[in-house]
Amino acid sequence: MAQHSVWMMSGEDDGDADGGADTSVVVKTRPKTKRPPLYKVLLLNDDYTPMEFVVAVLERFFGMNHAQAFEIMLTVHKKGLAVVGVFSHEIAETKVAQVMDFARQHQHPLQCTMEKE
Ligand code: TYC
Repeated sequence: MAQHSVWMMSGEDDGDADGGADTSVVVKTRPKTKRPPLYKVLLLNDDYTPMEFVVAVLERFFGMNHAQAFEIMLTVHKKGLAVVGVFSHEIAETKVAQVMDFARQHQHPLQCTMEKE
């Protein structure tokens, strides 16, 4: 069958809603990204772990200076627990394991846990 095409005169309406301007719309798709969940690392009080050991833990594993570490240790001592950092799941897990290992090596009952923020 023969092909027929029809050319419009300039200014004619081609029916595409842009009045013959032949504009186009660029549609951007937004890739669905989700931020990974964060986890609080908690230090728990007990009656036996020496205060200076807790201070040393906070300096060694959480990068606190002595004054910060002492303050957080006292918060745990008075309130029963404190958040000592917020991390990705993997980092939080590592911090908890490091603290628990270090406490066990020194035979202190210090407990460290993590929970989803
Ligand atoms: N309560 C302990 C004491 O009086 C000190 C302590 C502080 C222990 C913080 C654990 O996470 C802790 N020796």
